[in-house]
Amino acid sequence: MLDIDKIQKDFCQCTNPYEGNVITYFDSAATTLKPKQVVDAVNNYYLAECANVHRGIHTLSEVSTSRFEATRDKLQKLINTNKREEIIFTKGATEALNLVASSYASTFLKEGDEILITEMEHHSNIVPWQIACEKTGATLKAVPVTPEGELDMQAFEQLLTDKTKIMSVVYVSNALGTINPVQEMITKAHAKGAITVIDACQAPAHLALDVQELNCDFMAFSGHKMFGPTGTGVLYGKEDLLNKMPPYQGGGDMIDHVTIEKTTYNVLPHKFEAGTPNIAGVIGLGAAIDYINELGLDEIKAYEDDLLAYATERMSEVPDLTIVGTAKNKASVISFVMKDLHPHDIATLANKYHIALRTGHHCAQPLMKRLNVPATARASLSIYNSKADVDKLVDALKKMVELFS
Ligand code: 7TS
Repeated sequence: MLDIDKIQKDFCQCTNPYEGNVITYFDSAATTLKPKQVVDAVNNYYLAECANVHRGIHTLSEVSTSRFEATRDKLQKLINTNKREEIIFTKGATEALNLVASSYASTFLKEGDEILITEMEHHSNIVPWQIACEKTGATLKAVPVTPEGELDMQAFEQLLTDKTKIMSVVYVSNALGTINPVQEMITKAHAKGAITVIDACQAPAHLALDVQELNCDFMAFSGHKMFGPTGTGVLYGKEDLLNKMPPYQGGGDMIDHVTIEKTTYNVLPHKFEAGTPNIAGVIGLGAAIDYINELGLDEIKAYEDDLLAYATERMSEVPDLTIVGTAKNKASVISFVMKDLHPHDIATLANKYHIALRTGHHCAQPLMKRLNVPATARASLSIYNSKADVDKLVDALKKMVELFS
């Protein structure tokens, strides 16, 4: 079991008052808090070891390069890629998905081809494909969502055809917490000849990932949602596909040789990492992965599953509260609406009780439309949340009901 007291001490915001009050943080799906080990790694880079990577033969450049590249090795192990060169650093899941849409889809798709996503996607896994469709004449299709917030798998089977060239699906929904059956979807998409992209943005802080077992062609996620610094992200891609793709951006590091007439490109992963990267962030991400490994993803999952079950049960006690998204397989998110209280009012009142909730469409407007809600309030849980935090939230929600009844 996780030692919650120790964890809360690592995440200083869980114990240190802010303007006089400790804030109970239930917005980890937007960004997780950072343990001091991550902040220390970032500080150490800036205070003691600052230099650019891949370019110098002086000591500090070598040290920062080896720390930066060590994060790639840690990621290779974390998600079990075949080669370390299959890990591309980006500034987030958004950039990783745009990279695939811009480089792969815009190059290889043509009129008549189809891209299949779902109605549960974050806008980052919708809009880049729409842009690729505009450029190529391909068509975007989306798998509908059931009232419980699961994918309609019968509709999926019908929408997946020989025309489908790319399937891009969210692993864990940021708005509902639904864990989608991506393994089955990848196998079925491959059988139709499509390549597969997994938006795993909400997964690495909660579940063990194995890209070789999943056999996805690409996977995208953000470092800041797994206890790492903002401005860091990862694109995993199978080596043969990445090699076939044109560069996404041009600049330093991604070149082999440049003349005014022609440029030849660097090998993977550098071909897709133009310019000075977020060195401090990537080093901090390495510390975040160490932190996750020390706790153990199986222990994290067991702790969070128990906390989610507890929160679901306790929140169901609140009169006039409806949980939106009741999939059988869920992770760490409770979206909800309340009778007579707009989600924005819920979050504003929660804030008065020093509880951080998120409200709105969660960058998933097609999902909100399908579920027929303008917005939801969302409590997203992480390893530093306790049952006492959940009790505090439930008490606050009950007070709101009293206030407005
Ligand atoms: N995909 C999913 C499933 C996400 O949850 C998010 C961010 C993204 C992609 C984009 O990630 P970024 O790091 O590049 O911005 N989700 C949220 C959220 O739920 N609240 O704020 C950001």
